[in-house]
Amino acid sequence: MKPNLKQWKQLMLFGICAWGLLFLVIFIYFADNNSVEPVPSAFSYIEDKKLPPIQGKQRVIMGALQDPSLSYAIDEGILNSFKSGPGSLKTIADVENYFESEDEFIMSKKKKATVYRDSNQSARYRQSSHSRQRKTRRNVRRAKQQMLEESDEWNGFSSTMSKSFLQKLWKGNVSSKMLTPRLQKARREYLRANKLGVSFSGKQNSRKLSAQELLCILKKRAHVRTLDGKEAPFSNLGWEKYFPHIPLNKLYPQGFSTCAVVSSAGAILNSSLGAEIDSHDAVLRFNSAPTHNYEKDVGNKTTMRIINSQILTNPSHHFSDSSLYKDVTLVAWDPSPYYADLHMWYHKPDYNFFPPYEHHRKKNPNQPFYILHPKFTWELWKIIQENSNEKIQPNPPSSGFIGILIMMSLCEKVHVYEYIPSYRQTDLCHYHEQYYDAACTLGAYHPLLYEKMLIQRINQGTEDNLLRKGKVTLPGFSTLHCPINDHIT
Ligand code: NCC
Repeated sequence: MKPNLKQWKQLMLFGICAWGLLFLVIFIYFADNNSVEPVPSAFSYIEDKKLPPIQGKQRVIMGALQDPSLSYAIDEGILNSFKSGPGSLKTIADVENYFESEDEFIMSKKKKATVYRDSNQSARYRQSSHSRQRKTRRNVRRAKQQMLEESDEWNGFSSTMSKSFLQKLWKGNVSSKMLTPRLQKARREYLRANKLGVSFSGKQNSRKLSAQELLCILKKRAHVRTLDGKEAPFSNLGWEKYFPHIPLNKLYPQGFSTCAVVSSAGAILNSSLGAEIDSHDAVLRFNSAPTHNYEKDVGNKTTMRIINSQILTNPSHHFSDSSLYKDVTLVAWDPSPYYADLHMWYHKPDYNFFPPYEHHRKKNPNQPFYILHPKFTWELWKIIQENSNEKIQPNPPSSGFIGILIMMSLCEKVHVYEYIPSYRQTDLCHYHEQYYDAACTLGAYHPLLYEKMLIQRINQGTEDNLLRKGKVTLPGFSTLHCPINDHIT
């Protein structure tokens, strides 16, 4: 009898341990997953990790390649489903209410199937603890979201961005919690790494500023500044002769009446915006974005090109001989340390673009070719941070945001295309490349989400233009009437 009891006890103890272990394994699995979407190449977005990137050294999250065959045809019916068509948006609003304050994120079609399987399999283990029950409820809601997105109203564009997220973006009402777990993780990792030594001493504005207040802050503080060779180390190196003698803000003494800023987003494909873009007095494009073969959608006029330091240093861009970089005004930039110490930056730029810049200037002394002063880019970053209610990535804003601000200081009216995505939103990163990653639109390295929300807040165009054309209308600084001593609290 006695040994039997002991055996029973041992057996029970063993059983409890086994269940405990099983519970722990399951808990870790689901806690770590925190999502339906597995994190592809979980560490690939941090350069410090020294893992082989997909396209060389990169500044954005890569991975999550999607099947290009998921691309979609745009038709009026789909567009109308974004508008207040009977029934459809009401249903969506209902579901949105239901989702209120939940971690809302969006799944690629392929991943969605996994969610179902995942939630069914795990249901067996989810009875005892509260947190597990919450998880079950969340999966049910996700399943509903899935059904919603697969319904007629949402045809599952080639995008991991849900319709409701897009609608919130148009209203400037999104937060990082609504991003996919992968992008959330990237943001957290960049915040943790803080590679450029950002220490933000300003404060976030205690209230949401009006569009006019924001515009006046931008006008007051976003003074375009380029290197002029008068500061060390450039003065000691005799670089004054390389920098253009006329500063960028005086290059066009008459300014421009209307300007177009053309984002490189894949969503501009099939937009037929080319003629409209070309009708502007000046057109700004970015990096290696071509016009040839894409004229119908992006036009063919280019007045200025903002290029990041990768363009000058990565041989694949053929910077010295490509026609993309000829006969236009060039403005180059590179992420510097936060305090914009020019010595440190010159000796350790993100990409060493100084030698190719010097080479190009010697060969093409008459082409207006500027290097942005890092103080300008960091000032823009501060304005974004001050007006965001979350910590933004401690990295400079994207070329897009920088370019918009440059054009606002040169033009009376600025139209920005597909920076804030239209209903054509897709994960296709660029209109000229078969590469899919939502990070290109919503940001991993760059604080793109917050930049876009700021631009949305100062948009003076109609919502219809935003959702149909991805078009934002902004006033030039010269047209703004701002109080001289505005004090924002
Ligand atoms: O992708 P990129 O930007 O050249 O795009 C130019 C600007 O268009 C806006 N954009 C682009 C794609 C998209 N889906 N949505 C968008 O809103 C952004 O405002 C973007 O700034 C850059 O900002 O310089 C960036 O450059 C690329 C890359 O270096 C160049 O294309 C050259 O290859 C960066 N990609 C990588 O580093 C891999 C990107 O992070 C930012």
